[in-house]
Amino acid sequence: MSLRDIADGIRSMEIRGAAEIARRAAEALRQEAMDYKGDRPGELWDVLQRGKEELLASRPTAVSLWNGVQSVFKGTSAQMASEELRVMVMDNADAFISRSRQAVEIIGKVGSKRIRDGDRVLTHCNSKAALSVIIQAFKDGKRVEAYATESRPWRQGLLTVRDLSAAGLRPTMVVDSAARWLMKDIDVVVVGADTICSNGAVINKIGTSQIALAAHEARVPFLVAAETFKFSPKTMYGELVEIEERDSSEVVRKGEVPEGTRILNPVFDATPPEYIDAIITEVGVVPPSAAYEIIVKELGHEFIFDRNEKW
Ligand code: RI2
Repeated sequence: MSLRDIADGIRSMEIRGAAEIARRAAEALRQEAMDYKGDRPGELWDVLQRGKEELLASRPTAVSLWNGVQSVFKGTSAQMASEELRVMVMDNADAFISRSRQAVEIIGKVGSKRIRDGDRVLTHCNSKAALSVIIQAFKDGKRVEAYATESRPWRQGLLTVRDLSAAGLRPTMVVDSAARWLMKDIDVVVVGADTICSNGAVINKIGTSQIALAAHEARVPFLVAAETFKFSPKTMYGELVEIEERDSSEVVRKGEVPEGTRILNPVFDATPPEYIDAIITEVGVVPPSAAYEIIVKELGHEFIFDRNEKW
């Protein structure tokens, strides 16, 4: 697949999932570097920068995409000889892809310990990190009853019940609006994340925050499973997370509603840190208040401000 095809696939959600879009973007840049045949100074750099912009423009919310692309460029510069740049970009991309896969496995092993024998676990959307926790707990011999929300409008819940069934579980699916009704029968909620802000707020699939609210009310632990590259250095610089809004055709078909009806289709929402009991990462289980530390330690963003500069 060309870089353009991958960017298009991410935009159309043929390629989806916060970690997967990051890996595929890294793969696209790797391919671009590998296919480069010229040796004009600066040319490969320009090609890669254009590719990077195109990939970053494909979906705005998940910071995993941004972090993934940044890590591909780690240690590179416009002045590098093309061969050196090519090798570095390819190595960085390989390292990111394998580290990100490993992270999902570690999250499963760490998170599994938070699931007890007989737990009824609710998840939302289709997060490979959250599923890794649920499936690992099941593999560890615990009796796990898994519940999945449908996750309108894309119905990623169908993917989730398929993933759970393939792992040997017998999942139950409910419509999104049943979340509060269901909470009386749930012992723990585990969801994924697209972005975690420096204050510990979690941006995830639309509907996550109302599930968190219902869990909070019912005193059901609410866990987030997320690789460290889902934490956002950009929010440390004060940037707000852009919540993607997609086309209304994903929600209603033509002619289903009267002419002039406004259909909103926000894709993500923000769950405040107060509603989150723990975030399960590949470097351990942390409270949402540790988000700043994760960004500094794991993503290396400690020197964000020039202290001599006037603000
Ligand atoms: P993993 C998805 O976004 C969901 O919001 C899911 O919770 C999140 O990415 C994380 O998924 P979308 O691409 O990286 O379906 O854990 O919009 O697989």
